[in-house]
Amino acid sequence: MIELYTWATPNGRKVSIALEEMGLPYEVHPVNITQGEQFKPEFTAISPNQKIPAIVDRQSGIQLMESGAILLYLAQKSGRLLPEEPAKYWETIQWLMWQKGGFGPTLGHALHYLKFNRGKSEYSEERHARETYRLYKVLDRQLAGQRFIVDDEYTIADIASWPWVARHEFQTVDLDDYPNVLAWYLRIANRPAVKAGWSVPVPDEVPMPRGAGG
Ligand SMILES: N[C@@H](CCC(=O)N[C@@H](CS)C(=O)NCC(=O)O)C(=O)O
Repeated sequence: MIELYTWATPNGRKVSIALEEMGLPYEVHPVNITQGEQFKPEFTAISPNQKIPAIVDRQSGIQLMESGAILLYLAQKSGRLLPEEPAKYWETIQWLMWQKGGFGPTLGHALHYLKFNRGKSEYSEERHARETYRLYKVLDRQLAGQRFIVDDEYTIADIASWPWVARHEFQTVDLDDYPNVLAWYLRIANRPAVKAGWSVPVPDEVPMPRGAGG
């Protein structure tokens, strides 16, 4: 049994979606980050950086913070969503790192400046919008002519990026400008495990892009 410490955010939902896809049993412990619960000593003991998500695997005794490390751990444990063939394995790691080091943080900043704190810093709005649109173009190019980020194989690289793209409207992104991303987004949005994982820790509808029947 995996204990999952999470909240209704893109980083948290990466892990619940992965657990659903992999069919691993888990128990949810909501950590309300809007109420400061991430700073409680008992959570800090599990997640030294005081951020969700974090897991404790009761079977192995391993506890982890950082969504990328957690996705890799779960893929190894389940034998799913991380290709074994070396070229595809490393391509998956590459795009996972791209998400963790660039796409995720930039989109997170875009949410803060373009959605929640409009008008506070013109410089930050302009900088993060520009980099956000550039990164969506990178993803759009990668997805040209293939179903998923690593060829036609659904991997943890897709699961890492998808919940951030789900917040495209908050990032002032119109998915019609990125047709390959839009097709990929919808392909994944319709998976039952994704719908279930998105509803952790609270029931929620997967966002549908404008004009996509949502
Ligand atoms: N690099 C971390 C980022 C985790 C993160 O930023 N979590 C946010 C929610 S998405 C959080 O816990 N925020 C609470 C806070 O900043 O105090 C990961 O990928 O797991």
